[in-house]
Amino acid sequence: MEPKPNIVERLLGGDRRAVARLISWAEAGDPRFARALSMFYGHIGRTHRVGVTGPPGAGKSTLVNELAIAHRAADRTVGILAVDPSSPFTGGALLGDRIRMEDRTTDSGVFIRSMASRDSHGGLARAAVDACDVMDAYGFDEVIVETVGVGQAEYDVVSAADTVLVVLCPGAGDGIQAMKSGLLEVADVLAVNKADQPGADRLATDLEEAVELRHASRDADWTPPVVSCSAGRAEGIDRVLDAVAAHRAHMGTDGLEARRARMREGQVRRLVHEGLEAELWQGHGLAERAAAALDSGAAPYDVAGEILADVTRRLPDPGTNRTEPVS
Ligand SMILES: Nc1nc2c(ncn2[C@@H]2O[C@H](COP(=O)(O)OP(=O)(O)O)[C@@H](O)[C@H]2O)c(=O)[nH]1
Ligand SMILES: [Mg+2]
Repeated sequence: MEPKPNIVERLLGGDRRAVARLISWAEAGDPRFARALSMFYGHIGRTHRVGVTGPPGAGKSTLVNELAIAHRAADRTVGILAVDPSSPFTGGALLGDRIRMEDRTTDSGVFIRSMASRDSHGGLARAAVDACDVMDAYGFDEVIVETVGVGQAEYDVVSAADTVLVVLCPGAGDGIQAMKSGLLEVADVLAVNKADQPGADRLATDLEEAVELRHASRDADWTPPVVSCSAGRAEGIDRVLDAVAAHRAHMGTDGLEARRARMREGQVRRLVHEGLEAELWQGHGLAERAAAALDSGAAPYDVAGEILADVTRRLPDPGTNRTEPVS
């Protein structure tokens, strides 16, 4: 009898259940994930990753749905990760209807997974990047990650993409809100959705001006294009796809590699931070030491300073390693 193929072989062999299982491991922080990743890491890199973010209700899920339909029409396979969806990804059913399938689950060209931030034990960005790595190794042509543009964790998720698509729509606060919330900073492409609604043209013009201003002052070599669409009416989807493709072409192989290298550095940094935090507060008596020092009237900065000095004394010597003690 053939030995049972392990999960990595199943993943690389095109078994979707392996995709689901590995993502669950990543979400749960299961140590089996790290072992599996080092086995399939060499198979990662052919997939284009698009991060989609923007305020709740802008139409991100609707647009992601349309993007997936367009990719499928062009015979490209798609993996979708919806992080903390404010609107539950009912898009799955819609997607099925639109591409006229008897049973959506039989289309192995689309994979949809939701991930809630409350389930990821603070490691949302870690779990999301891991999930993208799994979908990449499986071999989806396109991976799309939807996240609501709010906190640092969501920012980390979306900035792990090759191309960041920010979706906005006319209405409350719109453009000004986007400029304040830092969404323009992360955008490689800006989509003004709900072009069927009043105020869409104005929003697009405002955004174009804002983007021009910022990029003129920074001498950046890519100015994020502003494209209009109505995801709800399946209009302008090609324009969005073209803009994303243009960004990708602009980056070229070198640009893409540089961006991915920065992303991996950020990932390692987060893993070290997460690991350190877990390690530090377990079994070293630091919590007790802090409590005792505070109890005796020491100020928090002094307690933290002492603990930090103690910990950093044990770091590698800067002479042999670039690691600097935390001051
Ligand atoms: N008028 C209009 N409504 C849209 C359009 N796209 C999405 N919507 C609606 O906007 C609401 C929020 O959409 P959703 O995709 O869930 O937004 P998300 O929170 O950004 O993911 C839903 O009721 C959609 O039907 C559009 O192009 N025009
Ligand atoms: Mg949504």
